[in-house]
Amino acid sequence: MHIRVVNPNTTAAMTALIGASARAVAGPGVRVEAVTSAMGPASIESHYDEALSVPGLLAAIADGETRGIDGYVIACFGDPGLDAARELARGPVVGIAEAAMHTAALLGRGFSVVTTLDRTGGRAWDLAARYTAPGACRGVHACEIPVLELEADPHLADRVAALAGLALERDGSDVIVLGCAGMAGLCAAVSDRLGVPVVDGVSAATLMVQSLVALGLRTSQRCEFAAPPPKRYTGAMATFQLESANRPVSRGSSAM
Ligand code: 2AL
Repeated sequence: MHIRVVNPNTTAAMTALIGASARAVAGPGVRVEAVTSAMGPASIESHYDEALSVPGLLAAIADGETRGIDGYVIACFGDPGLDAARELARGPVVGIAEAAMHTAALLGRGFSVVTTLDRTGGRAWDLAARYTAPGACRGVHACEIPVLELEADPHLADRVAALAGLALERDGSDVIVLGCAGMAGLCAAVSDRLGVPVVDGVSAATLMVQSLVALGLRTSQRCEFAAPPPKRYTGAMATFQLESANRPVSRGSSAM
């Protein structure tokens, strides 16, 4: 089985962290390939960043389709381009917010999200409304550490754990969701400090894709997620034009 984990931002150091978290949980015989988007923002911290991360993400999916990838993880907590990726990929595609929130809902009565910048909170709330029952997400809390400063912060686990502890108290929640791919790897440290389940979307999404592929399940092609109807794409988007309804072909730059 070959799973591609796409980091939709263009920072390779973050992809390395994401790949390590995904590989740490993948089963035997599962090849996890972590790729960095070839175009777009260095980090995704705004709606503008998110919108402009989607072409690179889709190029990485289209490229994966030419290489026989079995399933994909979108490793950014905004789940950028998730629906479009489902239209392109033959196999399952899971976003890390989607995986983390669904997983958290299995583990307790209510979860709190601990994320990077406060301005990303609106998107997290929108995704919680999409993925989980009303009231399941009890709060979204920002540590105000920019995405690209997470890895260098020597006190990251302490800072995230302190904020998560406040979130549990304030929200009356019983599970923590880590709200950024750059926080992958903090689960054990934060969980040990707080004594509650801490969910990282990268590892959760990787195992969900693995499970779906193992079960022989893929995105339904019947209606909404069928391959997009071919049409002319112009200007900077010309390379995203699809060749046929059921055979998307990327002529854009591939991600690696
Ligand atoms: C993210 C993430 O997971 N990757 C990125 O660039 N931005 N999410 C976030 N909440 O900051």
